[in-house]
Amino acid sequence: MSETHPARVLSIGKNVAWIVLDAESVPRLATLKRTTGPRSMLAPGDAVRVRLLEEGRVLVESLEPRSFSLERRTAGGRSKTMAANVDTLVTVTSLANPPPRLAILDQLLAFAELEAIEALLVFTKPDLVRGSERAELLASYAALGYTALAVNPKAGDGVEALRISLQGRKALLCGVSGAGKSSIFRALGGEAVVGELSRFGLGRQTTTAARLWRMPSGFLIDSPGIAEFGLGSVLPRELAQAFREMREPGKACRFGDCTHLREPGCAVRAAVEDGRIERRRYDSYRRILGRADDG
Ligand SMILES: Nc1nc2c(ncn2[C@@H]2O[C@H](COP(=O)(O)OP(=O)(O)OP(=O)(O)O)[C@@H](O)[C@H]2O)c(=O)[nH]1
Ligand SMILES: [Mg+2]
Ligand SMILES: [Zn+2]
Repeated sequence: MSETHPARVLSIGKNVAWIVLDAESVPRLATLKRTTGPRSMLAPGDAVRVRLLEEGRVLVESLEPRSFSLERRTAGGRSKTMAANVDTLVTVTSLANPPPRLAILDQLLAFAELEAIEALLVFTKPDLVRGSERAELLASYAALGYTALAVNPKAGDGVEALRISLQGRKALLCGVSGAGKSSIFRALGGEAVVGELSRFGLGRQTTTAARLWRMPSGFLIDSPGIAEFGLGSVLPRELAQAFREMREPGKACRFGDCTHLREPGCAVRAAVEDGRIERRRYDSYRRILGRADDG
């Protein structure tokens, strides 16, 4: 029996996976061992052990435990792993065309908080809005302690700042379709490396399968656009912790188990009233709890 080698999964195709050996830089196409389970079980970012067979064939032998995985509900109602072992969620939000979907951004940020991974905010298409509009939005998230960057991947603005922020990170680009994820992936240099991994790419703009680019340090995953993002069921108390600006005010609510929805003596709602918490963010909190129409 030949020995096995550590490798990283780049992209998943039909019954095959593109992988790169830790000790190499050129991707190889690998077949999946039946016992590793169905191909839907592997995801970009997975650490695997592979066996090198004769005639350059590669076999994925086993899957290493994941430190993190992002699941997504498929059209058929099944759950599919989108990405594995990520430590940073890069939210990509276009300032225009399509207009910013801030409710989805807030969901992604809450998700990152709940999963205890870092979030990095990228706002694309700064060239399509007034400077003041862009500055206001970035400032509102920077005030919460998030790193927020304006990036124009077409013109190259902000790309170097993003590259520096991504150093050593295992990052996933996440956002609605058309936000500019693939443009960023390309501007950073990913496309040149993994472009050939796309089996459906010709003539199509929209990304249909996630793919990973191993950067000089860390990695970056480009993923298909999300239409909706569900956090699943989450308790108000947990969610309130995931909204950074609610943590401090929340300590002063009259009831220790305050949901900040309708209770009297709620210090979070008081903070919304006097402008210490942005109403838009509070609305995102209620929407996630399915209570957007309340009170
Ligand atoms: N004007 C302008 N256009 C941009 C900018 N960033 C991206 N675009 C354009 O926006 C369009 C969509 O960009 P993509 O990178 O394909 O978006 P995506 O997020 O990968 O979309 P999906 O793969 O469908 O999820 C492309 O036509 C890009 O050229 C920007 O900063 N300014
Ligand atoms: Mg794309
Ligand atoms: Zn409260």
